[in-house]
Amino acid sequence: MTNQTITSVSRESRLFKPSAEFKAQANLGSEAAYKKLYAESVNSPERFWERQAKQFLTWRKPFTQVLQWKPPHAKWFGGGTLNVAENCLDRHLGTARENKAAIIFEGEPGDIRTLTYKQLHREVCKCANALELLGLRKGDRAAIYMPMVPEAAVAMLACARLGVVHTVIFGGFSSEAIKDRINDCGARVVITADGGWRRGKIVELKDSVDRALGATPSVEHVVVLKRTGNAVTMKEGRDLWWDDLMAAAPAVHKARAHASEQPLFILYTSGSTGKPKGVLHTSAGYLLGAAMTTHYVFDIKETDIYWCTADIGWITGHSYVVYGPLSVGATVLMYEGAPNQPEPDRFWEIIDRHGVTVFYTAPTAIRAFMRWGDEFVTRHSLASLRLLGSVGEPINPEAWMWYHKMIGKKRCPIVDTWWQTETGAIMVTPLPGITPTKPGSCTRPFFGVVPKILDENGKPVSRGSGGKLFLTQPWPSMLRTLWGDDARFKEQYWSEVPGLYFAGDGARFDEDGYLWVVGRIDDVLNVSGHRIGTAEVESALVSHPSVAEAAAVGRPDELKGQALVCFVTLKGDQRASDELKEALRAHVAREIGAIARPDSLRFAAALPKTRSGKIMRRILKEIAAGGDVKGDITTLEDFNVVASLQAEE
Ligand code: 7RM
Repeated sequence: MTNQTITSVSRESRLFKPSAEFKAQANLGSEAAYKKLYAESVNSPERFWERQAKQFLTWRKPFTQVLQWKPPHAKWFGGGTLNVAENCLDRHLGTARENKAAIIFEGEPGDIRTLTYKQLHREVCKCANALELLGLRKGDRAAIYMPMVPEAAVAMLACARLGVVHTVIFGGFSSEAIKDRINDCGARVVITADGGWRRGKIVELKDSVDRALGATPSVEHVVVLKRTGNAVTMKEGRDLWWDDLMAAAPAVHKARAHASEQPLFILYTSGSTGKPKGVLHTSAGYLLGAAMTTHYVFDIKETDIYWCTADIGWITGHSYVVYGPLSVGATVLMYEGAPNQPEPDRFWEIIDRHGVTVFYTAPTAIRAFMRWGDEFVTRHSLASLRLLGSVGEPINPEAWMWYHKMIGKKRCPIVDTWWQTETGAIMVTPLPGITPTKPGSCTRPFFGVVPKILDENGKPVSRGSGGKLFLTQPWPSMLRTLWGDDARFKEQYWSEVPGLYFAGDGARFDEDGYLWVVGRIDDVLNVSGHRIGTAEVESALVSHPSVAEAAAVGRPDELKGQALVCFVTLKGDQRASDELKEALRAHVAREIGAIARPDSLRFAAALPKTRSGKIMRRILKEIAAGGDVKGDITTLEDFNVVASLQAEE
């Protein structure tokens, strides 16, 4: 039985209730209201979603069918038409929001710019006209490879306005990654910039595009925004300056209505093996998911200054920098650069400078701030903050507590939001005025979400045991397919237990029905017959005062099946030593039991991560086994990290 479920070792019991003040002003502030809505959302989903779609979206033509579900293919809001860009912009014009800031931008060098809804609308209209003049039509694909500047959002919204499917490629990806993605979707246009600022240096974006374009026959034009002013080569006839196109484009653009299921974007996400998967999202359902969760989870008010630190090249940037917040008329802060430029207090400085009220970031960033030291935080007031969010990985309780005390000053609810590129919007999360939180748990399902945890044989596990995480109901913002590969879509997400969506994560429900994600199922450790989630061992390590970050992986072992190998990075003032190594092994054994005492513990200067900050345990597994690093590494943040890990062996 032990190898069927995941053994849980975490013993977190702290509970944090929302304050009366927060509750009183929350968009949804009572447990009774949550229960009632949740019950309706799962018992009468069509009635529930019909009402939400009418409340949160502006339709050109009302839909006639809420859901057509032919597993695993869903069509939401059939018969309806709308325009996503109109929902994010036009509908705020002529209201009190018209001259409100839509985007407050801060560049890494310190340049600050504000675009009101009216100004953003005008830019998007011009860009849509310009793209149309280049010949882009509904259904065509355009690649966006830009720094975190307002023009990236303008380009996305201009595509959305036209029904052109965008694929945003993270500005740190290599030419190789650009080439693969462009070729997979057949993009006709690439929108890029000369460069972007990162840690005081120029990231030469146009240069990377140029190196990709030798082998991308579908690309007809490249639009180049001038951001950094570095010299770039412009290919006659193919390459055009953003400014020239925008100057020549009319500022009025009549948005056409698109069907609910009009493809909106493709976002590539790396699988553990093989080529990246092109996750396809469509219009109405996706926007509804993004809008609704922004309203309920981030509790957005007219007066909020909302900052999600994710890059637009990541799903979090799509849903919670662009589509969600703009559709609810929020003011979005956008920052171009690194969190430690010029100093490790840049984020806190920005929060005070602009009066940020809602702040959403990732555990990897939080752990970096912890490592850099509290003094960078305490220099600033952070008094404007009222709500904090976390996304991307399980947040270890140690980091949660630091976030709660140091950033939230014990006053701000923390929403630990579990979701995926594939889910389009937040799926499991606390509601900030309602749900008591536990450090490390993403708590309860959002409306319409029914998570199930099943064992290897597809049978429900007993409460408290871990297993594979599934979602049992279709939801509006779900991925529709993988671009050009419906077979892989079915295989990847719907074949584990037919009819259920397999998230690929390991998780458990605790005695209060709270969900704990313990890591990717492929990474689950098998220690002497016990399956243990990576997050639990890592959390134990990070709870030691010397440790900044940790990754736990299994190494094939003749006796035990798998030996537990842990990679650890230390806090700034700590030195690696054999004594510390022993102390850490003992610490893990004390925290979670002798079965999880690491067989081997290795100090590292840094851990291999994806661009969005997720630890790439797959690579560490290969290093621990002493082999070469194989498989797709195009999403790896810094290859030097791997080289030095191998050298340290
Ligand atoms: C939004 C995003 C998805 C994977 C997911 C999990 C992990 C994300 C949390 C989390 C624990 C969280 N999209 N994950 N959020 N694990 N708690 N709050 O990250 O497609 O890039 O990644 O990230 O493993 O399956 S993603």
